[in-house]
Amino acid sequence: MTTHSVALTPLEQYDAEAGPTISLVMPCLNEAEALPWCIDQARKALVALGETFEIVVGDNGSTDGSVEIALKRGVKLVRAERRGYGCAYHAAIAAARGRWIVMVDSDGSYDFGDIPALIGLLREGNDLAMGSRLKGDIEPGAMPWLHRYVGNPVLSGFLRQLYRTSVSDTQCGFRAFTREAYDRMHLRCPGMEYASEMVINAGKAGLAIDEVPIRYHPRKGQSKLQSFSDGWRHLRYMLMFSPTHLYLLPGASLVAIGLVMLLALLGGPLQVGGHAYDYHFMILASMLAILGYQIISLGLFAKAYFRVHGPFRGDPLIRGFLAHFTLERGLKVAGVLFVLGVAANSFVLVKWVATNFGSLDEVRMAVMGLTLTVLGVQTAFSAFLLSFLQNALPVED
Ligand SMILES: Nc1nc2c(ncn2[C@@H]2O[C@H](COP(=O)(O)OP(=O)(O)OP(=O)(O)O)[C@@H](O)[C@H]2O)c(=O)[nH]1
Ligand SMILES: [Mg+2]
Repeated sequence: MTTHSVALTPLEQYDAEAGPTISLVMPCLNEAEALPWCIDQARKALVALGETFEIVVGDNGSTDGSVEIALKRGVKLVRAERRGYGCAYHAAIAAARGRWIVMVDSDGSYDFGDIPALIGLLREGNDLAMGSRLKGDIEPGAMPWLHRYVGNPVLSGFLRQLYRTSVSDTQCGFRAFTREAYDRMHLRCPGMEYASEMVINAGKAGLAIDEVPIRYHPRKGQSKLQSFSDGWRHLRYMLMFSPTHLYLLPGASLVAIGLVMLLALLGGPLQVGGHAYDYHFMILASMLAILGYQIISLGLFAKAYFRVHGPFRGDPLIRGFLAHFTLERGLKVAGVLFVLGVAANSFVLVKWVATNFGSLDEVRMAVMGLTLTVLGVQTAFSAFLLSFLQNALPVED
């Protein structure tokens, strides 16, 4: 099975101890139609580049003869246990020995003639070189309309906004990076969202990223991409790892709207545009304030968790917060909110007693009391959880 029918080029006969300069890594799932062409083209382009190299194919379960093709052509074949684009790369890159790693699909959609441009960016000192199909040349039929004008711009735009990067084509599968950069990116995603994770983590690790326009051709064989489920995997990854956008900003907006409404209605009904706004809007305001506050708490827990366990040790906001936070300070804030809430509720009770337990019309103050009491109790329990997370920080932090 391991006998090859294609002779290795001199550049592939590198010093075993030192390893090659370049590892070209391709994930493969049933790409028998395109794989021979990809391996031949990759070899040609890498020989022209003049650096020592190896070609690594990461396969997880092809049943169409791709494995035999790879072996016959003398490339390094790595079998990934778990299915998925990300899993194929994890396994293949772990086995790769090169100082520079080029990643590219094995479906014939990328142009191996663009390898020098990507390597050129690494030579200039960049850590991650991204291909950009959107700035390059997309052949008719290479990218479905839905991906070209909806999926890719939406996912790329969302990622740029949430993670402050200028990468134009975040889903592009043709990239190059240094081994050191790879180790600093701490990639874990198993599926197609691996492509987003790499751009996000490269930014978090402070790597130097640049991009070059590349060409994109219609793929050979069947696509493995499932537009909606894979699109969702990208989106959910982006949200999950950005607590500021998932929790803090929406939570703070709800709290602000809720508090402004509560205070505006505390004195009596409001007339706006000929309509009266009264108790019902106070109850709505209370709900918004409580919901928003809970969402903010969850955001702080998520950020504190990333600070403790994430490879990038949190952002400046949570670092600053945890540097000043103590359980006692949290409990003091909780106490103030709780006492204000109890005071508002006591005011209502006193009124009721004063009317000799007669009819009562203190809904405004009761809603205010409810809101403050809930926020106070929530703050106390949140403070304990934050303190617990704070205590899990490594001692040297
Ligand atoms: N090993 C492995 N490779 C995979 C898996 N899913 C996809 N691939 C490979 O990853 C590359 C990207 O998959 P594609 O189907 O080309 O996805 P795409 O490029 O986003 O979509 P297209 O525009 O249709 O090509 C191809 O080389 C696939 O063979 C998988 O589960 N395991
Ligand atoms: Mg493809």
